[in-house]
Amino acid sequence: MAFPILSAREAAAHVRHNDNVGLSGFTASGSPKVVTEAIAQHAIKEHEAGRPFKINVFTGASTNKWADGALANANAINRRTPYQNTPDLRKRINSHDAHYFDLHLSELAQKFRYGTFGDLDVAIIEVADVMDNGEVVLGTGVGNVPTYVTRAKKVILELNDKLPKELFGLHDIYMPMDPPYRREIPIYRPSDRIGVPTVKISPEKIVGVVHSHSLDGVHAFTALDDVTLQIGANVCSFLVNELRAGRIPKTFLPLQSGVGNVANAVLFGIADNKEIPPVEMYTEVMQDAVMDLMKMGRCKFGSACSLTLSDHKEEEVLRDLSFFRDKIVLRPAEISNNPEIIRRLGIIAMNTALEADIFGNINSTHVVGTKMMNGIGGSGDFTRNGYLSIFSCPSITKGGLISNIVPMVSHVDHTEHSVDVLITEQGIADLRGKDPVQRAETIIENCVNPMYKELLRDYLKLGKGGQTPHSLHASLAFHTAFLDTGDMRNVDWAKFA
Ligand code: 0RQ
Repeated sequence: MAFPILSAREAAAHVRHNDNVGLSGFTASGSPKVVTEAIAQHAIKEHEAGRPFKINVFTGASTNKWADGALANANAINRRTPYQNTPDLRKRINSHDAHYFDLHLSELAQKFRYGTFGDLDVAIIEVADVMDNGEVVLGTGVGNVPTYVTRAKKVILELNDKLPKELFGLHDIYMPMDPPYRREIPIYRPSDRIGVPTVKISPEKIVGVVHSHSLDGVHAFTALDDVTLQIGANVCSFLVNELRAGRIPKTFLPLQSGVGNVANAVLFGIADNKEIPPVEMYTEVMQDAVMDLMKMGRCKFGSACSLTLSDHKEEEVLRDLSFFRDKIVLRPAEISNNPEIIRRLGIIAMNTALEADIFGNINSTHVVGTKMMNGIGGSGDFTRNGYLSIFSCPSITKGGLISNIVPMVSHVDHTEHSVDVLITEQGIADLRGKDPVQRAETIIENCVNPMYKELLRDYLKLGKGGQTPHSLHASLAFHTAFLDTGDMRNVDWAKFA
């Protein structure tokens, strides 16, 4: 080994207060597992000694308990972007201990190269293998590594012995030229490879290698409940109908699906429906269900930025790489989520909303308009550019105290222009080609829970005209009723009549 072996603590000593730090990975997959925890421990000691210690953390997407979790717990994060999902960091963001700015995942790497956020002081990169010339084989998530290692002054490698060297060949590392020299990115099918299998790091930047020994630590998904299964079934029946009507080609189109149980339910629905031919994925995250579909012959190929697998499934896949090798490619986030490619390939985008409004706008990020949940992630990259953009959510949350369909969303992530179809367990609202009132009627009749239908019909009558007949006084009354009484059903339209 041409590089010094360091303990996590020795490596962490390279990171100073106020440093810009770039982390490998995309979701928990491929994120650092030991050095970030050592930085957090150092931060705690500095804080106890009365000295400030915070770093600016740039990632691919969410990370894990050893990175975001430990650093947030130690209150060691100053600036943070893009997506995140650990409870400790969420608390820090909502109390402004951590300054989080939300960004489309496809955009971060290029913004770094454009100089928007300055250079990185340190990049911490998980690898499966490192060669003496500084070439590395990445782990299960690529994220923004190719850009981070070129913009970092120092690179710390975490060599994870759980990752077999046979991961070589799974990655396709490609960095586009920047404007005004950018050309088309030559991906015409999900399986096209356009780059190289390794990331080349200038050896003089590599300050050392730290050994790590953990899988990604992703929990297995909980069993699917009836609501989730029904949403999945509704999405499948919509897709089959589009296929029958000839609006989706017979060969089908590549799928993007968000994270979580609904995404799993949709994929299992697709697996069961033999009218849908074996599918391809062009997505950012592949979860356990995609691996199962590959084994069943129902998914032919998957292009993604990460394999976000539960530990059990990750072990299974890493043991069986000879089966998966020709069915998977892992790409940098700016390629997996690239708007140009998403539009060219005709991706069917399927994402989850926290809430939708009756006119088709979507809130994916802010609980009751104020509290950051996770971030926009890649949902905007795919939604805005997909062949078809589907959003789904349950019709109610917390036993009906919250209607996920409201008069006006309390925060907008995806506007009505980008949302083709809204689906809940109640049914399907096809919004294409409809004006705002027609969209509202379709959503109320097809997607709203029966306990909220009459309330939303009455809301529509409050408006005094205009193309989008909101009553501006009443438009957030569901939310204020919830804040005041804990139940959106306590809204009183008479106050606004
Ligand atoms: O709260 O945890 O207290 O029970 O919000 O809700 O139903 O578990 O949602 O896990 O499917 O995540 C949009 C957040 C959905 C996710 C979002 C409460 C609810 C619960 C979570 P509790 P669920 P899910 C691919 C693409 C943006 C990024 C994206 C997300 C908690 O899908 O982050 O799409 N998407 N990326 O009770 C108040 C409402 C609520 C509500 C739910 N209307 N009001 N609270 N909750 N609806 C991924 C990547 O980019 C990597």
